[in-house]
Amino acid sequence: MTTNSMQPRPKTHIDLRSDTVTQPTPEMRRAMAEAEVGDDVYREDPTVNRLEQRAAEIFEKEAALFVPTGTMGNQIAIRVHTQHGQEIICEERAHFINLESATVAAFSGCQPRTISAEDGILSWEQIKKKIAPPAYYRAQTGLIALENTGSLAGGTVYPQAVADEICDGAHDTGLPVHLDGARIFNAATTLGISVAQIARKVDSVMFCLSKGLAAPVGSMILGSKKFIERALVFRKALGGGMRQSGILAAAGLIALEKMPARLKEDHDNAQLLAEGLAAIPGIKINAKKVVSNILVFDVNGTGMDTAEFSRKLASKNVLAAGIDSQQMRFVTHLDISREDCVRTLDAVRSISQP
Ligand code: TLP
Repeated sequence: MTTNSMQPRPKTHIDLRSDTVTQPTPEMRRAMAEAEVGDDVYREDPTVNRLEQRAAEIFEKEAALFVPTGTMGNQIAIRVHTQHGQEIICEERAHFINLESATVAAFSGCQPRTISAEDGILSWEQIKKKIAPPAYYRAQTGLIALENTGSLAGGTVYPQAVADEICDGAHDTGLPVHLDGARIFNAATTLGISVAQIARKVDSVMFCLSKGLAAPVGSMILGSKKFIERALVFRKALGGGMRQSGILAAAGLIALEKMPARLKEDHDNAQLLAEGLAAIPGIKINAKKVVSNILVFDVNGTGMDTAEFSRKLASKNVLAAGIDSQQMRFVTHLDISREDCVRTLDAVRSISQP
C-alpha cells in the first residue's frame, strides 16, 4: 500500500450536489485498513457489532442494525411496520416515495397518502384528517413516516414539540411512526438537543453515516429488539447481508463518534451561501428558512431553468443540481470550505448577469 492510497482525491470542483460526495477522512481509511472483522451474516463481525451497540446507546433505543444504504434502511423499516394493501401517511416531498424507486409499492405493497405541508413540516392536525376511516373498501393506514431534516424541503427541521405531538397522536390511534433521519445529526445540531431526544417517541429511525458524517458507506436503523429481529430478515431478503462489513463499520464508528461535532460549520456555510444568494437579482431564497446544510432556491428570475443554471455553474467548476425545473439545491459538507462558498457566490453572480 502506498502512502498515496490514504490521501483524498485532489479537489477539482466545488461539489454542492450533496453531502453524499464527502471523502472518508484519513482516520477512517486507517481504521478501515485495520478493522477486526468476521461474518456479519452469522452476526460475528466484532466491528459491526460494536457500531450497532454504540448507535443503540447514543439513540437510547433497544437495538440497531447496520445497512448498506439509507434507502434500504427506510424500506426495511416500512416493510416491518406495514402489511400489503395499506397506506403510509407522509409529506409529498418525502424521500422514500420520490427517490427510492417505488420500493414502497414493490416490496411493501403499500401506497403513500401524501400531504403538502409548508417547509415539509407536518402537524398532527393535518395527519389525523388523512387517517383512513375503518371501511372495508378503504386502504387502511399502516404507518406515519416523517423526515427530519427534510431533504427536498430545504433541510428544514421539525420543532421537537410538533414531532412529539405527531407521535403521541399516532400512538393513541394505534399507529407506528418511522423517522427518516438520514440527517438527524444535522437536526440535532440545529435544535441543540440530542439525537436520542429527537428519536425518543418514534418507533423506528434510520440515519445515514455516509452523508454529512462522511463515512464512505452505510446507514443504521434503530428500534425495539423485536423490530430489529424482523428487520434482519428483510435486510437479508433485500441482499443486504454483507459478510466482513466491519471494514465499513470501522469508518462508521468514527463518523458516529467524531463527525457530529463539526456539522455546525456546514450550517454556517449554508447560511453564508443563503444570504449571498438572496442578494443576487433573479434568485429567490428566504435565508431565514435555511437552518441546516441544505438550501433550495428558485432561479426562475434569472431567465434560466435549473438544467441551464447547473450547466453554466459547472463551467465555473461548481457542481449542483435542480430538484425540478425552477429550484436548485446546494448542500454543504466536510469538503466545502467557507472560501468555496465565497467562490460559489462569485460564480453564481457571474452566470446570473443579464
Ligand atoms: N438522499 C440523496 C439523494 O437520494 C437525493 C441526497 O443527495 O440527498 N432519506 C433521505 C432524507 C435522503 O436524503 C436520502 C439520500 C436517503 C434517505 C437515501 O439514502 P441512500 O442514498 O444512502 O440510499
